[in-house]
Amino acid sequence: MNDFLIRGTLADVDPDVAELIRHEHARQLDKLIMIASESYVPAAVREAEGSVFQNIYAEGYPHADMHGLSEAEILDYESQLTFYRRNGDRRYYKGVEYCNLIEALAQRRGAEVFCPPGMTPEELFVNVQPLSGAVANAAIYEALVQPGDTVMTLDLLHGGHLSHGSPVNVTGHRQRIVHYRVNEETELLDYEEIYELAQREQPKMIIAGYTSYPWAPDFHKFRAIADSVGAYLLADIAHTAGMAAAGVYPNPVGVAHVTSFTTHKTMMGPRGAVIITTDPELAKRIDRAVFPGLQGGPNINKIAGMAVMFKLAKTPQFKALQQQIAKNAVALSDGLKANGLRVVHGGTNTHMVLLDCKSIAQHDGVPLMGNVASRILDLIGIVCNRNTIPGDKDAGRPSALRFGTPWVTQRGLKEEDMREIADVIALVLKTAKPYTTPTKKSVAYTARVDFDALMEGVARINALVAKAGRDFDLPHEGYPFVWYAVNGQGPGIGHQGPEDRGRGTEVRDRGSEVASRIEVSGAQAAAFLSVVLGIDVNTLADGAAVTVLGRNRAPLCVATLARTKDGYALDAPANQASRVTQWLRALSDGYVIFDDADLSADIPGPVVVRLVAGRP
Ligand code: DSN
Repeated sequence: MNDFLIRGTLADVDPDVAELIRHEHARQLDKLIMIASESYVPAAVREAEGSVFQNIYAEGYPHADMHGLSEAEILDYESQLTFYRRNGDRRYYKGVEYCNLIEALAQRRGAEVFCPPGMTPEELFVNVQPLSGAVANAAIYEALVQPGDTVMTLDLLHGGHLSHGSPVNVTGHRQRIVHYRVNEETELLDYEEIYELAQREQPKMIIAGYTSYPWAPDFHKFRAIADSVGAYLLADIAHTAGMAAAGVYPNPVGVAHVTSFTTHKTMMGPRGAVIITTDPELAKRIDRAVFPGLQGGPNINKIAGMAVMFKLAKTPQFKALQQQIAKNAVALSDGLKANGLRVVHGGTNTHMVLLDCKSIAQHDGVPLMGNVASRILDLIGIVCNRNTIPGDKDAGRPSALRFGTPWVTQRGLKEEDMREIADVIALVLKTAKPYTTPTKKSVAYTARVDFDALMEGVARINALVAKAGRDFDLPHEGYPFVWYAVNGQGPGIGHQGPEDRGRGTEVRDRGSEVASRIEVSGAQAAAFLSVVLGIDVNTLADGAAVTVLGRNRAPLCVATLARTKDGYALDAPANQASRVTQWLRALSDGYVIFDDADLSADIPGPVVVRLVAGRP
């Protein structure tokens, strides 16, 4: 070819990046993702995002006359192209005739999805250009309030969002921010308190809608409070827009002056955001604030993805999904409570559940905290995030976990599965022994759990993963995060490291009198093994008999030590090798109890542990 176009697939052009994407995809399918703000975006949406709309610049907006066109009118190419040639649009570049259509289509579909009863889609003004929720909210601040105005938002520690006026975000820089909080006893929004605060503080804007408060607010009550002081009401339904679209969460459009939401959470669309208002004057101010106020060229490829997303949001399947998401969150909350754990704010009617880790385990007065709890759950295949809750003093030291049910519901899991997840969370985290370690400025909260409970957790979550739907068959060849699954034994759904593959049966069949080789490598290998074997390995010759120590240094298994080119090898009885491998991997990760009397005893690491082969 006599040109400079780069042809070929990603795998041809850059196999390393292609491989990384495969790893990430496998991670997403082989774990239960319970990050409340994430979802699995359908391939159709991703295809639109990856389209050639990526290639163009389109600063500005479609022609104002396109507002209010029906979908059929927008997709009438002949009429639209003649209109474009004669009238142009509100953009700075040519070459945007199809871009106008895709943006108008996304706007129209968005207006139809969020049109409240008694209104028509033509009465909604939909800006689909914000690149993220934070940018959308910054644009709304820019459009609606002046420097020095007061804005009233929920305290970040109680469930508010960074872009609602946190001092570390631009929305906290130019306005005076006052926070309402949840009621101390009920942990619920208290509308009387919010009303009184509004009377005292006279805000120009009030924000309702949250990032970690699990109950739907009453937007009508908020609007009445806003009206009582002449404030704008902004409804930020970033988390819950999909539920609002499906009618399982109140739709604030037409109640709030402005509604914003991200498109990649329960909407299951591209990463971006939307702003909707029913006020034409506010719409103009918002459009100007987004472009040219805060952004340059819009990502038209994302807008194409949003058009597909809004189409999907109108389907019965989407509605059923959102209903199930809400039911699953209630089942998860009930399951955690049934295990004696404290669900913050008393429960949920959204997609989100907050779990107070302090209620799960304490040891010598040290509570279990969110960060370490999230790391431990990640090890067993539950991905969630640490979160602040009322009572926390510091956003950097949250005492809770936040779980969301969108992704697991998309994969077909139901209420009974949520109860199983709750049981597994309780099983593993109840064995935690929290402790602190000193840091430069204060202490870090950490914890260790029981190895057997951890392994049972891995097995039970893997069973749910095996049951969950997948849209894509990936060849599972040694994705390293399936760290505890070895030789087809113990936890795991059969995904093994490349070195482990195909050898499980062989090793098992040989029985206990033959050995399997476990390699331990990495810079810390000698120091690690010296602790785990209870003897300085530098003093040992190849072929020395050693004892792998278990919890509280009880003998776990006898093995033979050898040196390898990058570390050491333990030849252990074949029928114990999987277990020993899992134990060594868990010790290297650092969250299982080795010594009950000295939880913080440092086990050097990390080390790479491979189960290489059966050896005669
Ligand atoms: N990061 C999002 C969340 O997890 O809630 C909000 O921006």
